[in-house]
Amino acid sequence: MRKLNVAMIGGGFMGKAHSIAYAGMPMFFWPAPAIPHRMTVVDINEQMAKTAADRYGFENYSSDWRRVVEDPNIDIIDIVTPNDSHAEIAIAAAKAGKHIICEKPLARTAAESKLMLDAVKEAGVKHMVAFNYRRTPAIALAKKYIEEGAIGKILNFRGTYLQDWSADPNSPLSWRFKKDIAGSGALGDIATHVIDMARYLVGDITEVMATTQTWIKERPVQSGGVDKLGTVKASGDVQKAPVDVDDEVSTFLRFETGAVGSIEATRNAWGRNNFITFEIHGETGSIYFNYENRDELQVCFSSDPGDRRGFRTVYTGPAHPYGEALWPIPALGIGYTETKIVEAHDFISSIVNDTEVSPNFYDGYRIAVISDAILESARTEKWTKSI
Ligand code: SOE
Repeated sequence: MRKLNVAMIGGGFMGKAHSIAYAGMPMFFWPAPAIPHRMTVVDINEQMAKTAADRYGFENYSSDWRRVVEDPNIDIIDIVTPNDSHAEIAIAAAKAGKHIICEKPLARTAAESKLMLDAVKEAGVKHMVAFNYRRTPAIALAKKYIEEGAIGKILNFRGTYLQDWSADPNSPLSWRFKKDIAGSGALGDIATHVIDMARYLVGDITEVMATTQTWIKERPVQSGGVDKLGTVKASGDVQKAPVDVDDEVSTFLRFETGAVGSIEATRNAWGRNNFITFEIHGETGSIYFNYENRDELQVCFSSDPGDRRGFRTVYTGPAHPYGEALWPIPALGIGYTETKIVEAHDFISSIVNDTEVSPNFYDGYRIAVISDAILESARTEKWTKSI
């Protein structure tokens, strides 16, 4: 069976998720399109690179991503670093002829994302941006129902992404609160996942009307480079530094199809954890999804008899998208790992079969254009074109 050598740049939280996906992919998808071989892991800190290699099962490690990107033995560059390094690494990898999977958001701005898109197009390599949630079987099932016309023409998409890991003012100033590294706050970090879903399920977004807030204006400076996502709180008299990104974003949307909608995202919503929801209303039915109950898709069809009408639950399983490859019984439990495994499978299939995969750098670029428009609209307090 063909083997593709992977070099992963970055060894943090996302590195863990991608490594599990490479290891697990052939166990779910057999025969696998190719075996992803965990060859090299890179971290600028040599000791952390070594630990990542031991922990995540890579053959070797390095602290020099430039050398690794040039290594002729590597087929795939997997970018799981903070947002400010995505463009530089991806452009170098494309020039070296490597296929690239890059964590989301693609980059800090649309301009940076465009350079990445141009580079992969010019090099003719395969490219994917890791908006993994759309590979949750229930979300792919929503897409199938929509394509089959089960809810008719879509009128409205209402999406949310709510978390609470940064609601405490003592949770540290990670790179996710710094504009020069992250590009934006809740917008780039989590709202972009819902923008991806909205484009996937409804169509492209042509105009936005947004507002953003920064609730907590300064946070304790974080010691060490490790991003603990609020689990480690500062106490006592600590040094603080300003937050220069949005904590919360709300936007109305207009779609190219004529549908309308809204997205809200915040990491300051106490009690909400990975509360990714959407409710879609069509002319002949509705669909509701909540990632906190990710085996379930709630549906209501206007063709149901009047005395039985209401939302009912479909539990995803073998009869549904990716179901045959995953678990044999509905509701056995789909998780974050499964979405990453399906993502790895679809990316590797696109390389082996020379097909396009989505979301790719074009989608990442479009999401960056929409994100820039959201920030512009929040600044000007006006409807702003995003196409
Ligand atoms: C933090 O908000 C975070 O890790 C995001 O960066 C991820 O994209 C999301 O999947 C989980 O939460």
